[in-house]
Amino acid sequence: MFHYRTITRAFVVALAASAASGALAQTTLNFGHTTAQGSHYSVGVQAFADTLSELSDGKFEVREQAAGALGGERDLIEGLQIGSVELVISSTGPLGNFVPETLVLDLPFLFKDYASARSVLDGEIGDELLEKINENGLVALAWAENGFRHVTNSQHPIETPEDLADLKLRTMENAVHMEAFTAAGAAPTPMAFPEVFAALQQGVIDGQENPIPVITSSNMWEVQDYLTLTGHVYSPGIILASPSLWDTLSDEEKGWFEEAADAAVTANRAKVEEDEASGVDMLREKGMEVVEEVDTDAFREAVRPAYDTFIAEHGEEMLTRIQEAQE
Ligand code: EAX
Repeated sequence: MFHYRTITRAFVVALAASAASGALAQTTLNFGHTTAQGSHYSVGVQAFADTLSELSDGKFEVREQAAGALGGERDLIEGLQIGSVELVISSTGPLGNFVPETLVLDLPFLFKDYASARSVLDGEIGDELLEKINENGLVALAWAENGFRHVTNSQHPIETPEDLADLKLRTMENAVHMEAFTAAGAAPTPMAFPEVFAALQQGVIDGQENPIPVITSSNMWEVQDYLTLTGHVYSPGIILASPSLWDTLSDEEKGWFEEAADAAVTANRAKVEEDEASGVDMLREKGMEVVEEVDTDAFREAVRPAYDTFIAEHGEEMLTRIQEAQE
């Protein structure tokens, strides 16, 4: 009798343990990006993680891989394709190499301001471009935000495009951006973001360009003395998932991921706004000299050849639609 009860008890304990481990069965998903922990992307990843964990009752947990831990943005997109990373938030920098239709978004001075960029990306045009990404072997969950880009450098204040002439300027690995800076007279050096800080520190390059949330979160003041508020191009963010993850999900689960992506975008854009409001003052306090009065028309004129090249290669239709959507 005693023996029997002992066995039963052991059996019940074993059953309870296996039920508990069943409830805890988790899938951990790596979410990669190139900016620092705490950045505008990072708060998006955290909001995504919280929302997904809650909706899935802990089934899906997200592990943030910040600061290029899994490589630059091109590596991350390739990682999605081969299934070595499940989720990514990236600029559109390298995306045009995978989905040429998205290159239009990288044209300088295309978007008037944050409100028009967001309304185009959240509307019909943005949806169409997400669809193009989905047709090219990736899963696009939502447009997020990187921000309007500004130029920093270690040599001298930049007030006009002529001041770019002697600078080795890092650009993203993006044909439209390189074309624009070539036209403006700089010597563009394409490079993945995780290499930029060290390259600036070692003097391999003199300058770079990025939105305020990236400049502040990457301690750029330590290696750059001058910031010019050129706002020369709006840089969208994009939240992507790997097809190999997506194909395993039920429709209900896909809905959770989409909801999590919406929460990420809300948190990400709120952080961009916060950084825009306080970042320039902060950078000045850190010792950067800031040129706020910029001859925008001169910069617009200087990069115009990038439009001709773009139109020759990709046509004018989407470009015109984006311009008209902002009228
Ligand atoms: O997406 O490569 C870049 O300059 C990007 O703006 C940055 O990594 C955030």
